[in-house]
Amino acid sequence: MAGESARDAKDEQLEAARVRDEDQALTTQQGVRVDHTDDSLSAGERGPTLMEDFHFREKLTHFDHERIPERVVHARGAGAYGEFRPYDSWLSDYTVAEFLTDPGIVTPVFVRFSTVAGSRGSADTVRDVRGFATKFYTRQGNYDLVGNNMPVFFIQDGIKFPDFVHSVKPEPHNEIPQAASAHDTLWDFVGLQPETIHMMMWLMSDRALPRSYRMMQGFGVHTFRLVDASGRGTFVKFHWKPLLGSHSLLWEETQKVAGADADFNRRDLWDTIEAGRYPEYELGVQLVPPEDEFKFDFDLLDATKLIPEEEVPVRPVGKMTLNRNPENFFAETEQVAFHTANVVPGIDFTNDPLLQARNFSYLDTQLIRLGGPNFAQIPINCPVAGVHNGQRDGYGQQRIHSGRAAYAKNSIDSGSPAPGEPGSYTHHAEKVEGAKIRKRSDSFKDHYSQATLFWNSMTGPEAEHVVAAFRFELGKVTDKAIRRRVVEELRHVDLDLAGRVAEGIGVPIPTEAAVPNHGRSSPALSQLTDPVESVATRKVAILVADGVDGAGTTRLADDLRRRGAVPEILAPADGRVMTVEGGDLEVDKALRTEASVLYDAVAVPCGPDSVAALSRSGYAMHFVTEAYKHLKAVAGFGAGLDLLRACGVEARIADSAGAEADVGVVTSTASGHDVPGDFFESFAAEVARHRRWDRDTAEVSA
Ligand code: HDE
Repeated sequence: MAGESARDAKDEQLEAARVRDEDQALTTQQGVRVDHTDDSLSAGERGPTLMEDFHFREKLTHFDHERIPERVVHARGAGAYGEFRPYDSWLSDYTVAEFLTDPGIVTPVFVRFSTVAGSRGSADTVRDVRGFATKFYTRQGNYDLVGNNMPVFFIQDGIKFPDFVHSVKPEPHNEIPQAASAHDTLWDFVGLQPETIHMMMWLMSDRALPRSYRMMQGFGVHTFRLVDASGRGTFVKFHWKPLLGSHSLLWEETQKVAGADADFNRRDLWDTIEAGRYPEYELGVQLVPPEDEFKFDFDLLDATKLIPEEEVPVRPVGKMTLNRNPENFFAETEQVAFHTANVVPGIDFTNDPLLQARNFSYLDTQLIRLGGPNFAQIPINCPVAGVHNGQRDGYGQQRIHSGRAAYAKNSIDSGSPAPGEPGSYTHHAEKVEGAKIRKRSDSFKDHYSQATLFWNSMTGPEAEHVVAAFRFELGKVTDKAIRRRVVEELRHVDLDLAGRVAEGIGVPIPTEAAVPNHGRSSPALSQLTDPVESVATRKVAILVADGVDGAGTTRLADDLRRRGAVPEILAPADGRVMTVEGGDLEVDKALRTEASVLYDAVAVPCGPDSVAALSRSGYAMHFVTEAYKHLKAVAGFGAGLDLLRACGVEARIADSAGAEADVGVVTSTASGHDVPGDFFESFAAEVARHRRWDRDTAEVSA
């Protein structure tokens, strides 16, 4: 099977499973045509319903059984299909996994992004870790990389997972709060379990508030092992880097977005794929040869630690492109079953106790969620590699196995299927010995150095956000003793951090660090140190009303579109607006149905009547002021500048055309065909910057 044909095989499998209901007669599950489905069969018009109404009973019974248990964690998610292709074959020195080493092979993938704590119907933009799980349908079998958007985890040993999850989930007595970590039980757990503190730094950072699933990194978290043809193992950490860079929302935005569009991240993924603007991620690896296993000041088997990129660089392996939305959420995104133990030849585990626990848990969880042992036959889970073994029967069996011998060895069915054929999975022959004990290795005991490393690596605004997040979360904790315990933990991370948090939550401000700050940092941990700037896929609101400058507006929208951005024309009402030239312009959305928090930037074109109308609209005024306050790119030209001034940003507008203005505000006094090219250029550059952290918004009151 060639690389392209793995993709074709997956497409064929999915196609075979699709049901097209168009132009079909309504039937029962048995294929009997139904003449009437609005009234149940009854004895007389006003009489009792009859037991023999098989259509009614079948319809209701099926409905009663429509739901399956939601995932215990990661219940809320969104999925997409795509493909992965390695750039070249350099990794073949380390692994026999051909989908990572043969650039001729295109491997179909399905990715599911998720939040962790909330239930299936919860909002997308909550403060949380994001799941980033990828199923590679390789020719050698399915490989699942079930990662997160943060490179470390809360706990070191999987036996603590139920404790951790019970603490972060809504509290059991009243099931409050939904999809939020700001409550007593989580912080009680954190204060008593010091290994959580590094991950809590990540959770309190902007990483927990991604702007888009298309703009967040992914990490395999654990140290895995690559295995070459001779059986030699190499430690590996997997990384996904989004080509659009890693960008976040502001905390205030996330809360408003949760109301304005609870499906914000889901919708963003869906819409961009529908529009053909396919999300792309580069897979990279950090490799550690076996002889270097003990060279680090932490244990490679400890999932609360990362390998700083400055120590071991991330080397690019290939690119994943997500290019197709699922057809049916339940069949595909809800039923996809990831499992860390789905590995292919060339990829193996390490003794990381968190990973070992996951290798038990994911298989177990599918049995309850998907109702039996045949879930790998569900189309979304089905490998493209052939499946042949003696596993038979069970709930939901879809296959009709021929032959008499469902056992090995057999002589009756010619000994097939036979083990040990070339290309079989071979476990890395790691030597293991030791006494049976319940004891955490001493090499897992430094819980603070990397939390400090993370803190030291934050830029000014990022550090402020971390402090604000701790204050918010701990501010919601009702038990003061819990707050104090967490501050005590922070005293081990950094005294300044502990002090700033303590000050905001009414507990004594510590005066002495528990351990001195080691002063080391890792710039790669910051999202702002070396950001990828791109205008592609950024949503720009253009506010208009009757009398708008049609030429200028069209030029602006066309220019943004040409650069790959997504301009949308918002007006007081849907339909069309009249232009100053006497024509009309199509409106994309009514202002009242939208909010500035759903856009990356805002522009106000010329047109005195248009601007006068917008100035009378509280929605328009709030839209601009809020976007400005949220540090987004703001532009105005001609009379559009009056609206910006009315929104309180006038002091920051320069007088000359297209020239100097306050940070992130792009202005021109020109209109129509006279708006200079520089204006468009500068605005696009500002949108690409994502936000202007150096803007002073102290006087803004949105
Ligand atoms: Fe999971 N995790 N997990 N997890 N996890 C699940 O599997 C579990 C952990 C992650 O989109 C469950 O099918 C244990 C780390 C993702 O379907 C469950 C432990 C990381 C997803 C489970 C961990 C993850 C899950 C729930 C500690 C990042 C969503 C339903 C030993 C590397 C996959 C399911 C999807 C889902 C167990 C820790 C990521 C219950 C026991 C570390 C992305 O089996």
